[in-house]
Amino acid sequence: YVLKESQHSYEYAFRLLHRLESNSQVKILVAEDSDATRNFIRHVLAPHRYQIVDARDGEEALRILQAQPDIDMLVVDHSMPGISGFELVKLLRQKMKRNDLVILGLSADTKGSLSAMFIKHGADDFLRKPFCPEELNCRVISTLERRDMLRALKKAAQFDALTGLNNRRAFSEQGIQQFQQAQRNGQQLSVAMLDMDLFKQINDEYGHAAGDAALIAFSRAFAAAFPDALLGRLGGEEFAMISAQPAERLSRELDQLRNHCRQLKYAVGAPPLSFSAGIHQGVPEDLESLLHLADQQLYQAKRQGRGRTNW
Ligand code: GH3
Ligand code: MG
Ligand code: MG
Ligand code: MG
Ligand code: MG
Repeated sequence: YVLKESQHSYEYAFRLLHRLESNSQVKILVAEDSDATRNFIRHVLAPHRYQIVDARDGEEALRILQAQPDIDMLVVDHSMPGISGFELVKLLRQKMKRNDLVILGLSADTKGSLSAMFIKHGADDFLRKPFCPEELNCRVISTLERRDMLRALKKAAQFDALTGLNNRRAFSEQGIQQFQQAQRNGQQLSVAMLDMDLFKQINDEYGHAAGDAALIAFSRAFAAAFPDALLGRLGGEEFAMISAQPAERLSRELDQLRNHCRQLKYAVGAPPLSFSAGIHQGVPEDLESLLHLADQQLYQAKRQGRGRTNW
């Protein structure tokens, strides 16, 4: 089948094979009022092993999308009874981003303006009916590939590659949002800054790989200990947290985390991991100034001998 489909391109054959491995996880909703077209699409996509779901009009498509949030792609006809395909795309794009739902518009319209309308309102691609099987397949595959690239890009931009925690930028962006919300509600927030103790020694004596393993082990423990807080790796061996919990409670929980960290095994013979922390609680003015105040507490914790939390 792959050979037949990809007779024009070896590169396409590889892309097809690569997708076939994961296509059984891909759910495609086909919103189309014509039984013949719906069945044709199902028949064309079947060898690719996608899961296909049918809708006969826009309202049904909306209901299905609501009930099945794991749908990856919508193939949508324009002229349907009730809500048109084009209106449906407009509506959906208000809440579903391109990396959540990929949309492929269909129409028998020959004027050419519908394809532009579909794309302007958020469809990822368009096919004019009648289309041949190969054309549908290529477009489905290329839009899914684009979605996967977009997801990978978003992930790389948000998360720190070593630890998987939010990177500095993502931490700041989400932190600023939390602050604005807390300000509106007159709530207090706590900000904590953490810095590993004598970390340079670990690198110097046990190697950089041991240091990396320590940062990974610590981050996992940090995330497990504070599932409801916003966490981030600000850089190097420095981490931060924003939480709605009072400083006193955070301080206790950070001490528990420190005790746990002492038991973590990250390299043969390496010393127990420890960190110092500073917390500042207050009605937020802005994120930067609270981070700075927490950093001053951290500095005190270091001066007082490390391995402690100051607030
Ligand atoms: P202090 O208790 O005063 O914080 O001492 P320290 O040694 O932890 O502080 P210092 O700032 O002198 O050293 C931090 C070290 O962290 C230096 C750097 O090599 C190491 N480091 C930063 N990022 C990474 C990383 O991604 N991997 C590894 N292995 N080490 C890192
Ligand atoms: Mg129709
Ligand atoms: Mg440091
Ligand atoms: Mg330092
Ligand atoms: Mg340090």
